[in-house]
Amino acid sequence: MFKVSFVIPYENYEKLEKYASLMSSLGYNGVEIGIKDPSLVDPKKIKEIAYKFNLIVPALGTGRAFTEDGISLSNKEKGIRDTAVERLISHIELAKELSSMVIVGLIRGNVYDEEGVNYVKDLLREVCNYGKQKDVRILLEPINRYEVNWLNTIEDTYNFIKELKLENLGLLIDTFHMNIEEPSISSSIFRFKDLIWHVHIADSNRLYPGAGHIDFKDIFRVLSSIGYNGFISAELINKPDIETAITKTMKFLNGIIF
Ligand code: LER
Ligand code: MN
Repeated sequence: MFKVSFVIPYENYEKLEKYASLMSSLGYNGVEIGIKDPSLVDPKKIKEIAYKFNLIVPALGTGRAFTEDGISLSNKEKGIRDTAVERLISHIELAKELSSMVIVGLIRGNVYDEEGVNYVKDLLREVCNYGKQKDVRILLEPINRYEVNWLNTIEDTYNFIKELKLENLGLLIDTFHMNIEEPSISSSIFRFKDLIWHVHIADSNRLYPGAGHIDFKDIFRVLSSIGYNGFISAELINKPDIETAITKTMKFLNGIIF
């Protein structure tokens, strides 16, 4: 069966500990962490919190470097591309400590020409090779067209990964994006199953599952049928508040998958 985690946008150790404690009491198996700049956190401290509550850290999110600091792998300015690589390298260092995967979602940035695509290809090769030396896997996430202008579908992202031929680069699929971009969510999961290493869930309105109209039963059925045994990680707009989102997510999942 699947393991369940919840994405916490990291603010400080105290809040992380508070949410980890709630998650552990509800039966979560993992805590995924979105960190703007991992060089500012102490890996030992994060590890200590995760261990204390018996939670795995399946993946680290990197998108805040793009949304909050405008940093991306495709940026026209070399200095900004270098900073994006530095951020990803420090995520890999933290991921090595926590046995996590590192997500490349929005940090790839928008592309407007072939040059932009080539920057991302070259820098992803560099980042994945670094990850390989550290035994860390990298996840490329198809993201809907309203947030980034390329690699919106699973098919495009799958083909991009196959073209790069990097053995530690796989897919992170996200139900919120799939609901916007995929012709059929279940057919796409089935077609591209060999590279699906991680799953984000959110309902059609990006709130906790059950708050919108995505057919999660159908999605879990197809994930089961392909033998997916990784994490189902809720990445939400945490409204009305994060504690409610954490609680409602587990309540919904308990009702349909356990
Ligand atoms: C990141 O995992 C994601 O799904 C984006 O929508 C960033 O918010
Ligand atoms: Mn996501």
